[in-house]
Amino acid sequence: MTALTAPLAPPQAIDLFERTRARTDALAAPLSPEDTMLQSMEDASPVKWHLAHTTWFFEEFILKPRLPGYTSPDDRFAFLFNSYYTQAGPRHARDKRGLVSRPGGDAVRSYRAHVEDSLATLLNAGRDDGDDIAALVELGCHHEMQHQELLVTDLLHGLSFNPLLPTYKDPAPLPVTTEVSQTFTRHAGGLVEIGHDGPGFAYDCEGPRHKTYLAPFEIADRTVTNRDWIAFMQDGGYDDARHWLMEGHAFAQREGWEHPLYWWQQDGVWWTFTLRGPQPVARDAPVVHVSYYEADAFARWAGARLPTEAEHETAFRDTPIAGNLMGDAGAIGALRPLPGAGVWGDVWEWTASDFAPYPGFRAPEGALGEYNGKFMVNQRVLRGGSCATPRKQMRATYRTFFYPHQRWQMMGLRLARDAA
Ligand code: AVJ
Ligand code: FE
Repeated sequence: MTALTAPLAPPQAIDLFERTRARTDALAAPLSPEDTMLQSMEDASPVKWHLAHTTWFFEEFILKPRLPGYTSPDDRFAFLFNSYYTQAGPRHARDKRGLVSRPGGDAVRSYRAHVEDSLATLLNAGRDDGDDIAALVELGCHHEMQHQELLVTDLLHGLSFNPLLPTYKDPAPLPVTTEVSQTFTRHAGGLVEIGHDGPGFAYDCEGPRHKTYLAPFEIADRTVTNRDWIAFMQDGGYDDARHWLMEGHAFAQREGWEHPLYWWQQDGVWWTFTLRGPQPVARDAPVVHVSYYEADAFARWAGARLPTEAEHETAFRDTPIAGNLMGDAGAIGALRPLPGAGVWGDVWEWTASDFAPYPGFRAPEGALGEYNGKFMVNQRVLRGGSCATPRKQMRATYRTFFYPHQRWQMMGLRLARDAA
């Protein structure tokens, strides 16, 4: 984070801050107060909580330590809106966030405005520590962008429990397409370098940049599609334990998984619930809402495997960042994967890699050192970003991470193979 980041000039920090805050507001604008309170599971938070937590982050890590005389509109907000930073003090239970009806939406909006005004004062003051503050603001904005992604995916999960299947954004079926071929590109491997080394923002866990050895490999030029996934389902893939890790198969059986999250069948047609409402499954769009367990089983069934994160980064590091990502305020984007996917956007791709520290990684001192480092156990890395990832935070070294059973994020996969 700060240690790896070339400082952003203060005027650019103000611009990034304003754009980021505006995008969050735009995402929340179509929602009713009732919508913003939904919490469907512990992993998912209410929209109102996301609005407040991202605001608390700027308050806790920038305004309180840096703006003399700063006062919070309510000192109890720190307890309500601290997510997991033990060094920032005690916090409310994660699974009870949906039971907090007060402060209401108006109070959270004025909390946002209060913090925005105070931060503008600080950034415009032309202080000696301006570069330092700008770097923290940049981190706060990237943090808020991560929460923009969580906001829409948590909302989708919450809305999916409503039998009326409400629509977040204007519904429209995707065009009918014909099968897209899948080709594999060979890479020689050898000693490669991965990880961030600047310039530009990256999270602490993206460094240090380091060398790693890759055997020759092949990686697919597209992600796995719904058409591919239906073939796996029709071949009895979910039930055939030969394809699965034991833990994954046990989990899938216990949960009764027979298809990706949000799918159902109606008169022989597969439907899925999306941020654009209920929609027929688009055959050639990337499959989305599958767990690591399912992705891993699919890959084995297909005679392939998942790529490692080093393979993914090596294969795509020179591919320019463009694709179906979340846009700026006013043009949020499709918010669902589209046929004809490139590497960036659409769906996050499960990799075979553990979310582990790169050689030489040490989490920074203090509460912000808790941002990523303490999550480095039992999670898997995903690469490539999704239709819910803001374009501004996408880069080839970006690693996100989730537990192998989770599937409510925009998660899919791409195949890889060992090369001769
Ligand atoms: C990287 C997406 C797993 O959801 O906790 C949000 C992002 N970090 N606030 C998460 C994050 C701090 C993080 N993931
Ligand atoms: Fe957070």
